[in-house]
Amino acid sequence: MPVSHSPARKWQGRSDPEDGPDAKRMHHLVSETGRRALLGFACEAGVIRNKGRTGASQGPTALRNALANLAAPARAEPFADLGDVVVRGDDLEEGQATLGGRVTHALATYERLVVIGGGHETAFGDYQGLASFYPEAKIGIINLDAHFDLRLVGENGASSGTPFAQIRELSPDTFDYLCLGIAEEANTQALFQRAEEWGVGTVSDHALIASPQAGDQAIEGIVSRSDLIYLTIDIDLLPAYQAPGVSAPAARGVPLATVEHIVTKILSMCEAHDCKIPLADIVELSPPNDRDGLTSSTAALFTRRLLCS
Ligand SMILES: [Mn+2]
Repeated sequence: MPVSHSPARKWQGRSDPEDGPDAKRMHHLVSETGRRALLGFACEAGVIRNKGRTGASQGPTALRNALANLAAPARAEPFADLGDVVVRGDDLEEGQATLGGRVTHALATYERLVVIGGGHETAFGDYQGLASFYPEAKIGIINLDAHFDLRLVGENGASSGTPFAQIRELSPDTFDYLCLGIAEEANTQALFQRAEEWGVGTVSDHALIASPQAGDQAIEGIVSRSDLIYLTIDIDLLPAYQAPGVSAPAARGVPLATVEHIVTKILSMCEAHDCKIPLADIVELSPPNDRDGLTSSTAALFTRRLLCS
């Protein structure tokens, strides 16, 4: 079976019963019920086809381990763990189709699903699942990433570098895509030209380093014209010292505090405009390339935020 589903394993972590009922950590919140859910996409094929450093298939397990012991926030609600879609070998397309089906199914039950990759090929599976559940909705895509991931599908097929070109192809007229954190050196001029031609909103890493608020206006724009937001966070947006465990580490990168500001802004703008975020994903975590579990911990901060806010 090239693509299978591995059910959620039992979560383990630290407990401090002597501190009373409020000494909760994230692993205590995992439940069969709840309005939010987590789903893993354990896949290596997208990164291999994109000639990146491998390890992304180990992302979901490492991220859950890093998440388990983080303190739960005040008034935290339970969330469900839906296990992993596991792709063996090169069966990327079937993996994405299976992921899409799981996403569609989960959206019927949960108000927000957080998918943990996998490389950025996760996005094509996720988006298909979202669009199939909300066929009439205006979907705004916000990608926090050093890369556009807008390359065209070539001889080697789809990869972690092509998902947003594939998404556009599904419906070119309604494609609404905002990229925050784009590094000039990590995208060829062909991609910058394509992004312009396709009306992609772009805020560079330089702009965000100079001012954490540099993306605020663009965020408000896309949120105000969308029915719902699909938020995708490529952890390689962060500097290599913060996120060494990725396929393509960033020499410059956008600092963590700034990326956290951006996520806060997206969440608060969505609330102000009554625009839901039914689906988010966190991708490109590559545990074999990590140092001291730092990248897993960084990815876990965003996962906690999206599950709990
Ligand atoms: Mn990416």
